[in-house]
Amino acid sequence: MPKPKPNVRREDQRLIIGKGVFTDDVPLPGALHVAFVRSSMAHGKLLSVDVENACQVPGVVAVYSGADVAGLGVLSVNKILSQVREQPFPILAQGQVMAVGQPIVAVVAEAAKAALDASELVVIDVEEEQPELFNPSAGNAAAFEQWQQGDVDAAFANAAHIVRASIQHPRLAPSPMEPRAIAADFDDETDQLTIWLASQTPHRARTELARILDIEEENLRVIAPDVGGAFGMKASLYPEDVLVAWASVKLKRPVRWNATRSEDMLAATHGRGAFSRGELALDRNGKFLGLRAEIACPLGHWLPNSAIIPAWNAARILPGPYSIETAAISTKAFLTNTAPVGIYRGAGRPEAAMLMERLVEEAACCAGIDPVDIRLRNFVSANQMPHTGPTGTVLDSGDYAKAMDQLTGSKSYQMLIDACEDLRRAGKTAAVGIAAFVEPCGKGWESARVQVRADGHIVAMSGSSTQGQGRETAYATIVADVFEIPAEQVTVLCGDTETCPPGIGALASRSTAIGASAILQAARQAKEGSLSDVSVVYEAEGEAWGFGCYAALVTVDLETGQLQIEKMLCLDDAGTIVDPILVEGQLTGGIAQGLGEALLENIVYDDYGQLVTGSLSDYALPRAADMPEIDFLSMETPSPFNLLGAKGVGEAGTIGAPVAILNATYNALAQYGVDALNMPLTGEKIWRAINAAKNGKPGDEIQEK
Ligand code: SMO
Repeated sequence: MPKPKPNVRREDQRLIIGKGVFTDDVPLPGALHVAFVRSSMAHGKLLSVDVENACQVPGVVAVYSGADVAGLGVLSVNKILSQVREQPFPILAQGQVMAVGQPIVAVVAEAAKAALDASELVVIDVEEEQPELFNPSAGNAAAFEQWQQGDVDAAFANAAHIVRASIQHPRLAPSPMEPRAIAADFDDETDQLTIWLASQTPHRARTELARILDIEEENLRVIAPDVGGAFGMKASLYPEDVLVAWASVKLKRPVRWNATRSEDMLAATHGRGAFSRGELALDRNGKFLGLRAEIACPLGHWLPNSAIIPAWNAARILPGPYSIETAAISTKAFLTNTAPVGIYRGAGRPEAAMLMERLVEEAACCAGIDPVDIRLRNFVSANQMPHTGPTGTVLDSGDYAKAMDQLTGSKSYQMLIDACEDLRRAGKTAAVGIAAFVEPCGKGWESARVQVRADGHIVAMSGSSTQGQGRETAYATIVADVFEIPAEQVTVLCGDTETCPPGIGALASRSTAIGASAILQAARQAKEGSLSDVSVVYEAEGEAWGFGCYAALVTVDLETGQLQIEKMLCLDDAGTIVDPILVEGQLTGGIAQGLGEALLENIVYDDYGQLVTGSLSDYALPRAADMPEIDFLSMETPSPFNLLGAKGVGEAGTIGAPVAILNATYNALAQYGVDALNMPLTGEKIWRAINAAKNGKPGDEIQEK
């Protein structure tokens, strides 16, 4: 389609001046408040729960424990791997506790303070047992799959070089600005339950809740109002959500709950934490002959809907943008006595890219080939597209070599190289690192409805939802472009199961590729067919694969180990771009989170399964001042697999940035003999690695926890 005209983000003014309406802002007169009593132990027998004193606190309406909600349905899990062992999971603990932070008791009171006060009077007795923590070499995987194509042993036997890499990803807390929040209002007269939920998936939440509470879907309305970021953490329904909805029906009163930041650190989903290792066989010209890879992911103590996705993506996306026909790849995921692990911006894509790109760097080094050159020799070429990889994924389109040429041929790249030389001449330890990656966006369908009002105003309704990405702006841009009217004449509705058609939601970088294709189709039909009300369900033909190559310039202070990202240069091919302002916003945010993984963030549990990093004073998020200068380049290769031709870009920064930074850091420290580094690359870790290498000791040990 011809290029739409970009619009300023229509959401911003309202949100910036505090006029947003988040779940906690929804007025609900007379609402009861919930406080959860959580397990302080990681694993043990639940011997007794004494709620008597809590019940006496003025304002307390009800105190619930496991037995009260034992009859409810269970949360479902997306069994995307061929072998998944389901873990029955109670809404409130019964018989045993499985993680620190697991809800055991829910106190419902007239005011939040009364609920909190009463919750402190609940007495819980647990007989502590040994917790199970993440052990990638354990035998009891809860989910498993493997792929094999070609004669892998022969490929390795014939190799001129074999290189290896292993990565321990830090475990991360997605940390959206708005923690989890839910408000539920049951109307006794009509049997209608209305839920406001900070969610990426309002329609799925409705289906799930209706099943779990055993009520008709028609009697349940789920509204995702303004949502203050999500990043995968709000894609799956939580036990706390179920409890609040159930309590509203049971008590016939409005009920609400907002998580504190610490409750989210304790009991919302974490991301990453995978341990991966691989080996790559190459011939003497640097051509990749075969790949072996094993992925192991931690799961936590229960399985949210998207729990298995990272283990799937981290494996099936290998070998990334490279043509490798011979491969053996396996993935496993393990239950642990910790908070649940789920999707977090990237959801396995960064894990896949990290392993592959470390192998490629090792291969370049080992074969004595320039890192850019070795990538160019091995990329899937444009004329091989669409290309089926060894795990069955189908790359739709792209010219990866041309993109890499465009990056390295750019003025910005030359400036990066020159800046590196200047820093070195000034006595600094500086290096450039590069990375190439692919970003699949979701498959399947989304729906849209476009209504043309008599006055020419247009209302576009999407089954997708939004959490601040600027989705309304993008959808309005598309509709305005089709009708050749100003975007101001288009109203966009999403995130409400009553006013919007069904949809899957805002996750897996699918909202533009699939959600906006649905909007485009409905808008075109309304325009061309002169219809005033058009509904479509749009199904993408396959996954659209974005591509990127990133370069990072870093310096290391050898005295302190402090790593500084001086500059980044990013080339992204996200297919058809609807709005470059939104794309740049997505890339910048993704890079900030990627930089957080690379440099700062790390969720730590001790040997007893206690969360050591339970607040933002122990868990370091990147701040504006940590961000480097970034130059953006772009290429547009439309996807043949969806109407709009768009690909995902929301996760690109989290995929490309960490590995470009890690590669640059290895390059900077190679001369000091440092050959093993793990993220986050804190000053202490790098300092230790430099000193260990000096003293001839192995570097940073892989922590398999
Ligand atoms: S991690 Mo995304 O919200 O699929």
